[in-house]
Amino acid sequence: PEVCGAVPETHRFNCYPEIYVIVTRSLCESRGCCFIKMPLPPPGKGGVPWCFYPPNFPSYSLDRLNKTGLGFSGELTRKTKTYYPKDIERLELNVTFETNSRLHIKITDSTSPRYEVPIKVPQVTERATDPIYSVEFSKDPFGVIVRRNSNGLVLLNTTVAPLFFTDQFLQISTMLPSQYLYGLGEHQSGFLHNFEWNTLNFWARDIPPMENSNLYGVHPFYLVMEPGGISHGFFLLNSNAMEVALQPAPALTWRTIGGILDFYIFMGPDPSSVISQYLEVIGFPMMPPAWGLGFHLCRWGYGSSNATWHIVKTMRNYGIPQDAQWNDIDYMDGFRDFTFDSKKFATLPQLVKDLHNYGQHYVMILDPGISSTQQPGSYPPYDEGLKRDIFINTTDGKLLIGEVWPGKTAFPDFTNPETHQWWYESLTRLYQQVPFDGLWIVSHFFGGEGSMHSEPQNSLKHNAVLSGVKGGSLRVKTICASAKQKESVHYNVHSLYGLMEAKATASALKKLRGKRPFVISRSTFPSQGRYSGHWLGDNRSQWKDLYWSIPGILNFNMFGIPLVGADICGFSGSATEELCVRWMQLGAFYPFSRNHNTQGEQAQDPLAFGPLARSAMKEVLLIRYSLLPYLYTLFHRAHIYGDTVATPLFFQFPEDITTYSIDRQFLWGRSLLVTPVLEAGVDSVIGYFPKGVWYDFYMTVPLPSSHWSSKLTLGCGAVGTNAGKNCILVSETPSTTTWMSSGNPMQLIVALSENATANGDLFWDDGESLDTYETSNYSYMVFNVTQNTLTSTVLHVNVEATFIIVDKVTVFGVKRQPSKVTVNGKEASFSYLPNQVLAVSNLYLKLSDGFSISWI
Ligand SMILES: *[C@@H]1O[C@H](CO)[C@@H](O)[C@H](O)[C@H]1NC(C)=O
Ligand SMILES: *[C@@H]1O[C@H](CO)[C@@H](O)[C@H](O)[C@H]1NC(C)=O
Ligand SMILES: *[C@@H]1O[C@H](CO)[C@@H](O)[C@H](O)[C@H]1NC(C)=O
Ligand SMILES: *[C@@H]1O[C@H](CO)[C@@H](O)[C@H](O)[C@H]1NC(C)=O
Ligand SMILES: *[C@@H]1O[C@H](CO)[C@@H](O)[C@H](O)[C@H]1NC(C)=O
Ligand SMILES: *[C@@H]1O[C@H](CO)[C@@H](O)[C@H](O)[C@H]1NC(C)=O
Ligand SMILES: CC(=O)N[C@H]1CO[C@H](CO)[C@@H](O)[C@@H]1O
Repeated sequence: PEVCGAVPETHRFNCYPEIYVIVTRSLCESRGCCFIKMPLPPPGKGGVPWCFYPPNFPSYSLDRLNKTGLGFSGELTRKTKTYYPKDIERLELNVTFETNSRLHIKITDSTSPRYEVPIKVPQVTERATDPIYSVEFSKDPFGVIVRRNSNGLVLLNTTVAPLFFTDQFLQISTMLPSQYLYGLGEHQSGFLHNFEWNTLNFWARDIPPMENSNLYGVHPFYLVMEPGGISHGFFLLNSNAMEVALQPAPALTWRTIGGILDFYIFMGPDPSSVISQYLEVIGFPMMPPAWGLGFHLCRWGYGSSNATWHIVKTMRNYGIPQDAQWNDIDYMDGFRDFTFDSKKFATLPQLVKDLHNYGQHYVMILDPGISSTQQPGSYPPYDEGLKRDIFINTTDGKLLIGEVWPGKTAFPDFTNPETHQWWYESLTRLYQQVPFDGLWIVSHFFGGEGSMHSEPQNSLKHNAVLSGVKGGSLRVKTICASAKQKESVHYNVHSLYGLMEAKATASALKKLRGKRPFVISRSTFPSQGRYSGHWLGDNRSQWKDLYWSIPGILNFNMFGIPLVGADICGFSGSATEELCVRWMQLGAFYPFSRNHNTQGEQAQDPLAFGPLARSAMKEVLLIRYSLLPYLYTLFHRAHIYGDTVATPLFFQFPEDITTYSIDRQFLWGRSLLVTPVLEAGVDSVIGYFPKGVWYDFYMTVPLPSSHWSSKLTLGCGAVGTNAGKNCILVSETPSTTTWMSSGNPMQLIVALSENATANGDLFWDDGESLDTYETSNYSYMVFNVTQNTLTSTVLHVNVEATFIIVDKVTVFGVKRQPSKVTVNGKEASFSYLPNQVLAVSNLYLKLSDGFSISWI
């Protein structure tokens, strides 16, 4: 009727989200909703919902609201049942003013406990003293409104659509202050999300990345740029299958099929602060070992340890940097975990020893499926696992058997602490033969549909379709949702599998090696950055995948997993020489840099093509290696402050709206801008350079011989509060491993801001010991330029820094040729290059002593 027609199209909230149903007037009206038929959208696209909530659709009312020591508590009740089963009629609301920039809201069943995600979040005991936000409530229908105090902007308004809280369908909607929304992973999409009735699904899935599908990881977090260059973030702490519907109002709807509504809002106000506030809740990322930041080489199908070894030796012969050699599942004996093929990979132990002799490292793959078909007594991981009850059970409490690479398999239940001990012991047996340094894990690779047991026809299933998890129901390529795990039914913990497995793996590596663990996982969940990095999955050797990798790495930096990269040159398909060179030139700037290929395709390692390609790849890797002190410091900052390593341009230029959609360029930290070539047949690239000063990095280092190079610029001239921040980079003379490079002389690269200022820092330690920051076994210096003087101030020092000298300082943006340069008060020779570059070379400054350099 009239109320229906009065709802603007953009504000129609879908009352019939089931994807496999064509909604009719009678179906819609049976739900008490408005029905207005609209033109069908183009195939694969969403359109205005035909069935939507009228303004007076029954929701909860706020019956009681009390001020508490931390914020508010209240009770919500629903008097009218919804059209889904098992409404929870009384809900408890808790609103906590956790910090001045972080608000926490939790809505749950007030009478019986429900499943909650078992990750550790901060417990506050005092209310924030001076919050930069305020909260109001709408009583009937219930809604929460959150405002930013400085300008009154409404960041959250949940009164726009009814709240649902049934046993297996929870829904909450909000208006958004803009369509500049980022995050919501893991999906293959451009950097910015499409608001034209776009639905994104969340349910960890083993599937090669494709558009419009839920992928390996689940990250229910978004960041929004508000008008005026400020931003906020939102995190829904829930691990059930869910979806987010975006519509042009702009508005957003969360739908989840279990758990509770537990969410955090982060007020920034700048985007970098939003991320560090988010990471304060889920945990800051681990500090990776230095070697993890070197170049990694892998492929599926080397076929033997000798063939693998041959590659390593040839890489060395050509002087191409390489820190780690990897093997995929072909090293295993019958694809069984914790084994290696005693014929084809007979020399694996020697290969690993040889890598170690050269300061290189070895990483191997592990699957979660444990073969269940070996003779009893011949495969301890299974026998032991059975004995210790660490496998996942079926609904009726029997051992659950699925199928993966080795055939029939049981699956370890990583929600059980006992499983972590069993995983460690199983790894120990392998480690005694093959002393690997790192592990990469894939989760949820379960061949076929569900487990070998049929899924019971119970209510767990019905909402799977409702949630519209794409590509089929919840059971595609995984075990059935009703399977039993120690923590809870698989239905609740499915998307946590990768997180728990990563946690067990990192802990095992720590015990085995006594050093920082190196784990790369395909499946991820919030807080996983504490244990592992991530690779972006089974992409293809195509130009468009080269581009997709940039939004991918930027998203994972926002998700708190900065150690991330895509398979360089593409996993499936064969890369052409040109594509592979371009990909190496981009991949040399992935925080995690690994070239990886599938079996049966042409080789794509740096040795696979002609001499020109080989030298182009070597040159760009040497640039990466020269910048390792800077990269390492960025990881330290991520670990301590929650900074991003690969940073979107708009983080540094939030006032410049043009940067909001840039996903073909990115920064390392705040100042080094990478502008890669992403297209075939060109030898130049057009980038966007926001207002400020930009310096060509190649002005002082030799330009790579071929014109095949990513453009590198130092953008330290950002205007406003970011000016000059982190604009002093430390580089080192590169060798072919991070270990060999680590004692080499260092150089300071200074990029002056418009006001001739700059600052930066360096974190340095032995690169692999555990908790060096936490145990104060590190060196840390800060660098400053003001009034034509560069100062190095040593704030902390350990033995490492005493071996290292600084042999060169380059200053970009010195406007006039100086008449004199002094180093620690003594006159020194210098050169002044065209383009305003001052270089002071042949220095012999101890890194562990402070120093100053002035020019007049
Ligand atoms: C919140 O949304 C409701 C429904 O659209 C609207 O009537 C109300 O004005 C909004 N409140 C604020 C503070 O924006
Ligand atoms: C691998 O190399 C070793 C030593 O060079 C050699 O003895 C062995 O036969 C080789 N193995 C295979 C399977 O080719
Ligand atoms: C699986 O079943 C076994 C045998 O009944 C039992 O001991 C074990 O605790 C069960 N494990 C889970 C995760 O339910
Ligand atoms: C740089 O100088 C300009 C003009 O002198 C001034 O407006 C601006 O605030 C300065 N920026 C910083 C970061 O000092
Ligand atoms: C500190 O680290 C150095 C290597 O950087 C190591 O040799 C030394 O034992 C460590 N000291 C402590 C107290 O852990
Ligand atoms: C760096 O320079 C800034 C601005 O002059 C100053 O506030 C700061 O204290 C300096 N830091 C160090 C470590 O010298
Ligand atoms: C087609 C395809 O599989 N593309 C994926 C390759 O990897 C990138 C990240 O590098 C994904 O975002 C793509 O979806």
